[in-house]
Amino acid sequence: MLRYSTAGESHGKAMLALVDGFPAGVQIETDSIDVELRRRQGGYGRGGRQRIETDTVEILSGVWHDTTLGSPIALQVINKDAKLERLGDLPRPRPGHGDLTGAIKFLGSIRGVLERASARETAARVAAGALAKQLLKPFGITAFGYVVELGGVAIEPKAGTLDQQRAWRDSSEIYSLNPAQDDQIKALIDATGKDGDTLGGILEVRVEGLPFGLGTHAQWDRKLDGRLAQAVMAVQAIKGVEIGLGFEAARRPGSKVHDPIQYDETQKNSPNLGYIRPTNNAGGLEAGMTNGQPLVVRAAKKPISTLRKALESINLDSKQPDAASYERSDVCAVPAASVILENVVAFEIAVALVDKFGGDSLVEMQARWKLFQEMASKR
Ligand code: EPS
Repeated sequence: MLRYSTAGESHGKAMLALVDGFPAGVQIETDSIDVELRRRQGGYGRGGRQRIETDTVEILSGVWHDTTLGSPIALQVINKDAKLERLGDLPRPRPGHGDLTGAIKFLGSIRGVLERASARETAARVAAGALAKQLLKPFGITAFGYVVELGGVAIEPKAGTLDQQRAWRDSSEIYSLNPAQDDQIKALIDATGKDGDTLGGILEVRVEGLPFGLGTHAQWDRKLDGRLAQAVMAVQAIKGVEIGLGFEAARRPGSKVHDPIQYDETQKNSPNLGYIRPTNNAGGLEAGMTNGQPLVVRAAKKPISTLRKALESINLDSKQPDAASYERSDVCAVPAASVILENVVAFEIAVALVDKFGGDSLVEMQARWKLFQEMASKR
């Protein structure tokens, strides 16, 4: 079973990910992980912290001569702004952060909770996801994340090939597929920041090249849609997850929701085995299993809860009303969240791939994938 967990406080020594059950024989490029870490630090609307950090990964175990061994892989991202021992507590909890709930739950400080609740932790999740992408790559599976809405402004999608869309996204400071809208959205972020406020948005991830049959209908906790929802919902500040049409499916009759099934002989050697769908409202998943179509996951991110124009709160010591504490933060981390989403989704896909094709070594997985494609094409 492939899985990971993370450790680390925002201003502690480092962020860590421990990846267990990663197959042997996968070529690892640390540069590709660093590219994702850099992208996560970027996007318009980030605060001062990102000028301090230059996140890079160090692989501490599980890799020999740039190739995975099948043993646990420990990943480390050093915090340059490591100052936890010098930081004091916060007296007035910020609405929306874990401050009040955590301090009461653990009968302790706000600092002790906020340091771990901080979205800095997503550096470790991105490192683990970017590692998982290197397992997906030999199978031709790609995960691609972008911003579709920010601060209530919908971003008009531009149709194009995956390569074109990647180029648009990488030239956009908002990480959207339509850089022509960047100026409008940057102006909104600037005005919001000047006002001491913050902004949220909606992100989308598309995974292409998936075979049939990742996940299963047979048990609730192995349904891939459920696993994706858990992974995505567990990202800091995510308040909603949709697959395919999502909530919109509830508003339409069945004939306008379900994707007709067609067969195109010329595509029989591709992962979809020739089964094509004129629409993809299911977002690539039916009954918790991949159906050979691109997977489409969307998530709603709430605005950051650290507001310069602080909201009403109370002083935990005096219980008197007072404005919430303010610490340096971002105005908008929606672009960064699209990178996080892309990588946490990639990790879950890798888990499902290992579940279906075995997790000891890449070569065995590839042989089993090929055999499955041959058997399935005769079905
Ligand atoms: C965060 C507060 C800010 C963000 C941080 C998340 O950190 P700091 O208090 O050090 O300025 O920048 O995000 C990151 C450090 C990061 O790398 O994403 C919070 O309270 O959640």
